[in-house]
Amino acid sequence: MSDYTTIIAETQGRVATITLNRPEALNALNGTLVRELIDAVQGFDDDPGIGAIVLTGSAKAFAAGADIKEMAELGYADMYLDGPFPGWGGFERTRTPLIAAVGGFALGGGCELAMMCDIILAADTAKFGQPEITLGILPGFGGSQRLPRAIGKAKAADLVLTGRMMDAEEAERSGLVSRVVPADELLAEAAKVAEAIASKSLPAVYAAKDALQAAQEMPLAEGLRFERQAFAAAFATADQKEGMRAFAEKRTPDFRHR
Ligand code: CO8
Repeated sequence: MSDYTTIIAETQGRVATITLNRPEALNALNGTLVRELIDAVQGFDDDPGIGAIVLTGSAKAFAAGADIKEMAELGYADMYLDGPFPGWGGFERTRTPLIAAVGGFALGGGCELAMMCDIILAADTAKFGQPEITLGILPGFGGSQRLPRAIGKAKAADLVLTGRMMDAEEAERSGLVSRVVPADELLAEAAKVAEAIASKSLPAVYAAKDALQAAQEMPLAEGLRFERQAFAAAFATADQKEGMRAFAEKRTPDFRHR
């Protein structure tokens, strides 16, 4: 982990934190950063000792998008083969909940990266946008699909077609972020959310994340069937017994993640 050059990966108890760290380029996502990010995320995801992952950047930028200078001279085949980002789809297969703690710019691929996370917390300094149109391209990390699902077609079209930014308050009002906090409280708030998730039963958290994901992808009837199965399956875990017994006995559950 310590060999990373563009990210910092740390753990505290059951919470992992990954900090994007290319300050000279406002954390623009280049090939190295994306490779290191996926490696770190997958490593944490494979570790049952980790129950939540916080992804953050600097006070000035979560990430100002894919690295424009790295992409500028690439062609169709380069990009269709995922250009400088082979394997980036691995990020969205993560089962451990991801919390994006966004301060400053989250633009283009940076906004899309935040949207690949389960929860977005924003500092009051955050600015979100899909400015690709100003570069003669369009979103390519899922922005044209996830943004309308997150905030509706009207506002998504406003952002994607004009390239304008929206501030944290507008992002919260639109439903893109779950809460806005003062910039100097962002990391503490993200840690609190992550610890709350990481203290729960890991199988229940995975199943809840799967069900929320299903809601994004499936028609309602199919999603409800998925939930019914997942709900029943939760009763096969020891943690369900522990959680319900602890409630009846008025004590904190001791989840074993089994
Ligand atoms: N790529 C490369 N370098 C960047 C990027 C970027 N996205 N953003 C900022 N930088 C660099 C600047 O070039 C500058 O470097 P230098 O000092 O060497 O000139 C440094 O970071 C600081 O930036 P600024 O001086 O521009 O800082 P400002 O505070 O004046 O402006 C902005 C901040 C408004 C964020 C401005 O930097 C900006 O507009 N950045 C570009 C934002 C953008 O267009 N993002 C979208 C990129 S395209 C994309 O994300 C597509 C993703 C899909 C890929 C799919 C692959 C399969």
